Amino acid sequence: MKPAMSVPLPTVVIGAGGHGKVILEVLLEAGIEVIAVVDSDTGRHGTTLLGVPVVGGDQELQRWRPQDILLANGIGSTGQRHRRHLFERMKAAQYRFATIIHPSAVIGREAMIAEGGQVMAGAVLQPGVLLGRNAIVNTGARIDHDCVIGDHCHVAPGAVLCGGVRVDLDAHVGAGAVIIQNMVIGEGALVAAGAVVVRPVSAGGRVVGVPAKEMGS
Ligand code: JB2
Repeated sequence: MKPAMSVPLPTVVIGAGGHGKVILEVLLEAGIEVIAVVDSDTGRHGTTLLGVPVVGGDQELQRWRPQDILLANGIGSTGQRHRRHLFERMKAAQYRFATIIHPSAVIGREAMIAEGGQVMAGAVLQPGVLLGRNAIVNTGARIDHDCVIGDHCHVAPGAVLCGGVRVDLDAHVGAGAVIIQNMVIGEGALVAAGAVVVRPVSAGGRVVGVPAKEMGS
C-alpha cells in the first residue's frame, strides 16, 4: 500500500540543478502537471529542465496564488540549511509542498510521509517508517521498519537504515552508509558516505569510517 502523492494541483519546482532535475523526473514519471521551474541563477532563466521552462527566480512565484499550486523543493545539498530555510520561507508565504514518491519506491503499511517529504526511485520504506517534513530519502536508500526520520533530514543514495533507527532534525546520512538497528543519529549530525554506524551519534556529531568514529579521532 502506498500513500498517494499530493497530486491535485499544478506544481512548480524550486531549483534547476541536480536535485531539481531528479525531483522533476519523479513528478513527470508520476504524471504530475509541472508548470514551471524557478531558479535564482539568472543564467538558467529562459532555458528548460527536462522540457519544463525555467521561468525566472523565486519572485516569479507571484504569478500564482499559493492556494492554486504546490511547490516541490529542488534544492538538495546546496548550502548548509539552505533547503530548510527555503521550505520555511515558502511556508510562511502560505505555499504548500508536494509529497513526492517515485512510482518505483516501495512504501510499507503504516509508513507516513509528511508534507514535502521526497522518496526517490528504488527507495524502500518498510512498515511503520515516519518521514518528516521536507526530508529526502534519496535514490535506492533502504529504510527498515519503524525508523523515524526527522524534518529536513537527507538520507543519501544507497544508504541502509536497519529497523528502529531514529534520525533527528537536519541530520545527513551519506551515500552508502549503514546504520545498525535502534541507533539514534542526533540533530544536525553528519554520517559520512560509506560509514557503518554501530554506536549512537550525538547531536552535531560527525562520524566517518568502518566502524564509524568521530571525525578527527
Ligand atoms: O533560493 C533559491 C536557490 N538557491 C539555489 N531559489 C531558487 N529558485 N533556486 C535556488 N538555487 C539554485 O539551485 C541554484 O542556482 C542551482 O541552480 C540549484 C542547485 O543546484 P546544484 O546542482 O548546485 O545543487 P543541488 O542542491 O540541486 O544538488 C546537490 O544535492 C543533491 C542532493 C548535488 O550535490 C546533487 O548531486 C545531489 N544529488
